[in-house]
Amino acid sequence: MKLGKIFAEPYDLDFDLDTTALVMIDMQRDFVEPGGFGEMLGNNVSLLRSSIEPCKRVLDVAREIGLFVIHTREGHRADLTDLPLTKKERGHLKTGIGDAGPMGRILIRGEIGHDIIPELYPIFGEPVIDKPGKGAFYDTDLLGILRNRGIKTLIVCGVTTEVCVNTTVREANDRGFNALVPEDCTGSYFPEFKKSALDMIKAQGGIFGWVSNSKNVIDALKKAASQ
Ligand code: TIU
Repeated sequence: MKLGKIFAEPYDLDFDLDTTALVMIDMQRDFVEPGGFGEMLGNNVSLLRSSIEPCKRVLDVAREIGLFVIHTREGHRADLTDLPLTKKERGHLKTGIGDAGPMGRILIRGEIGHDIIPELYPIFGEPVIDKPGKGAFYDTDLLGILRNRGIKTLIVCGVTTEVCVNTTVREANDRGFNALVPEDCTGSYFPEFKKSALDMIKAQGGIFGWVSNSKNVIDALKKAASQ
């Protein structure tokens, strides 16, 4: 056991390094990079890109101390058989999921735009969860992987705060995990949604989880590892 405490809101989170995992949500080119699907839809990707450096700092420390790291990617099979028609039709987009986009077919596994940005690219031993939905637990083997490792606490980073991060934190809460989001390690195309999403997580005594920042997380991880 390597116990620690992360300064957080609504109160400090106690954790054990041996039962804690870092989950990097959907840091994919199509959401984060200039010239990707997100920008093509008119979004300002710099609002997401500001989370890359803090994510990298947390990821580096996690790797240094041997914390279990998991990555997720939102996307679909090339034949689109796992893409709900509702998701395909939503938004009446001229160019949507499965269509040829600026970085290959949009949100299709194996395409360049679907993959994780080089700055945060997974290394050997870090499972990558390919998910068809917003939440990382829906229709994936994430729950089994976490249970097999005895994981209880999740540090959840990535994009976007109110969509895939928030959905995953809510799913994690209902499955009995403690989840903490470092606020500078997440981003939204809508700053007001980011704030509300984080407020919702920590409201009512941490109804879904905890909110902190990369510095607090890094300090706590290093301190716990040095014991
Ligand atoms: N990963 C994730 O959040 N997927 C999205 O579609 N997010 C949007 O904000 N659109």
